[in-house]
Amino acid sequence: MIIHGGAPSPFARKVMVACEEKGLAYEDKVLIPFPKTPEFIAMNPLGKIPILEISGGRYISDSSVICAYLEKVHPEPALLPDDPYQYAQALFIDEFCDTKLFEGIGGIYFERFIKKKVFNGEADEAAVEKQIEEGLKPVLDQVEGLIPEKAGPLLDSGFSLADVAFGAQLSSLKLASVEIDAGRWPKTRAYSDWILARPSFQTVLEKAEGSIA
Ligand SMILES: N[C@@H](CCC(=O)N[C@@H](CS)C(=O)NCC(=O)O)C(=O)O
Repeated sequence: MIIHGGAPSPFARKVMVACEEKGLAYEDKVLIPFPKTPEFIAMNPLGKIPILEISGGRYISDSSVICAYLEKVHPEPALLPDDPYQYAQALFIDEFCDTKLFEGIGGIYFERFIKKKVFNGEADEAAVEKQIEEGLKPVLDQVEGLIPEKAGPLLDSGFSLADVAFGAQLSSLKLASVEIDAGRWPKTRAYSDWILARPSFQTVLEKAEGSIA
């Protein structure tokens, strides 16, 4: 299996962490999603990374779809719970992370990490400050209500895709050197420290730190 994208993408990290958790070997190939060449669009009509290449030169796109595929072909250890409600919760939290959490974190991460690593540029710190105030702080206020009292899996059923998706976005803050204030968001900070200490995340974060530029 080849994961086209690269560990700097939080969505590629989500897929890589899912593979690490399931003990699956993968090749990791950098693919910058610009420009939208015909070859790239042929791989993913949405023109986004990550893209999973499987046998027979077949491609699967979208991190959530890729994780659903991985679950079907390698069911153990499960990342999607059996219980229908917990299953729905795992999918919903995955979606929340990919949209809402990404909206709050993505701009800061782009300035502080992607601009430097991928485009060899400098962060616009005024833009970062504005995004921290207007994007990150409101979303962390919301997230604090979703996190359990004790740092550990988000769902009662145990470790799941919900944790993989949360960690994939929270890891962008770490890579962007943004600390979650333990005074204002104690549960989110403890959860972030817990999830990012998992061996799967450690491996993938090392890849992100060492990648490209
Ligand atoms: N819902 C998609 C989001 C993927 C995504 O937005 N990837 C970014 C890189 S982190 C991308 O390819 N952006 C290029 C673009 O939006 O044109 C997924 O989960 O895979």
